[in-house]
Amino acid sequence: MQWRQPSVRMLGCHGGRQAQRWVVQVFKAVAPKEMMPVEHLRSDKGETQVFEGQYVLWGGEHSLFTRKLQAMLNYLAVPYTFKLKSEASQAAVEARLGTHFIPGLETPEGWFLHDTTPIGLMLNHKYPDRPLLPKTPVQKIAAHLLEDWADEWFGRYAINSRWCYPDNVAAIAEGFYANRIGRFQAEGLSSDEKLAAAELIQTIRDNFGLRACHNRGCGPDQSAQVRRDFDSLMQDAAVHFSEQPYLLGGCASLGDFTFAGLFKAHIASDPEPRRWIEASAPSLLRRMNEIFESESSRGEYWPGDALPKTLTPFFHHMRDTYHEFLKASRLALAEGEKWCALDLGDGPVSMRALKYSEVSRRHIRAEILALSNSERKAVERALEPLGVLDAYRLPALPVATAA
Ligand SMILES: N[C@@H](CCC(=O)N[C@@H](CS)C(=O)NCC(=O)O)C(=O)O
Repeated sequence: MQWRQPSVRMLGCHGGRQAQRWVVQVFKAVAPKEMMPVEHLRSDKGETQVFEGQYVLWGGEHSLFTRKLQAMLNYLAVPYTFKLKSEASQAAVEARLGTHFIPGLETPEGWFLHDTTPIGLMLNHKYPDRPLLPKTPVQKIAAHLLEDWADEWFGRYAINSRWCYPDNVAAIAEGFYANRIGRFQAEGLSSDEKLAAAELIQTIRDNFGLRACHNRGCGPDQSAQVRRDFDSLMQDAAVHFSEQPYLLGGCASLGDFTFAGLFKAHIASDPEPRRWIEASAPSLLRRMNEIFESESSRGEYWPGDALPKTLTPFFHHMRDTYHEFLKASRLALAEGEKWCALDLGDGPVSMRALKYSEVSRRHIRAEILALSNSERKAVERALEPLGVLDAYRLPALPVATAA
């Protein structure tokens, strides 16, 4: 018997925390019944309803990017299960993902994806009624800039406050150990496990945490600079989020989830950065948790493709910090250097040049180049005076293989 795949057209989505239902129409489908799962079948009008199924979020409770992706899934109100990448699941998850980085997303289709930025782009296409990015040119490019900056710069606050303060290291030991043995932190540990946790965290600090801080130029010698930078940025963030629900108005964009992920995984849960935020911008604790838990309410981005004025300090911040890194890292990679240096106010700081930053920089550059002339003019009018396009205008240089 001849049969062909049904054409699938998404006709509607029902929000809420219920399983998502896609109403699917089968056009001239002639598949024999036994070849289709029973729940795909509906008798009348040739229409079927399918349950989309569950996503699986693979990651860790204390991981900024895991929590960023979780905030996205919450916002989209798609059904998902959070599974820990533990000692037991690690080999299988990494084999499917092709990376040791977390998070991973296993989709209902059985795909294993990593990197929250392209995952966000994919989800944005998949659920067009709950956008994760604006469609208008100025806000779209601004959203990419905000996400790129937050993803790559906020890690400095996260890892410095986590690994450079001995009391903080001791306080996170049990949570890390619990996740490693496949347990959520709230499930608790036995007294023997607590002892093992206290030992293990020192090893993680020495073999991973402090090395990561060194690579990002945010080790103990930079703690004062990191703290000043954090305090001042969070005061600006508190002003912005007291006026706007999200970065770009009444609808979230990708960078909002990085903010929420930073808070969920680090600022609200680790004692050291929690002290920082309580002293500098305590109102953000509640707001960021609300964003972490929020579902799309089908709100609108700020009208007229404009940018809220309270974002200006963020643009100035990215111009003076992350964009300087982007430029220095690009040159270092082209020269085959592993390190680059930038001055954040206290003299030159060495940072590892990052191939990934060049990949995301080129992606945003391509987005800008793909705009029509009139769209590009609008983007330049809004973003040029803020000085945030220069780093993305630079052409790609061939990356020397030694880097
Ligand atoms: N660009 C990636 C970054 C992922 C990432 O850096 N994840 C951290 C945890 S929050 C990680 O796996 N770190 C392990 C390592 O650096 O070796 C994303 O957006 O998913």
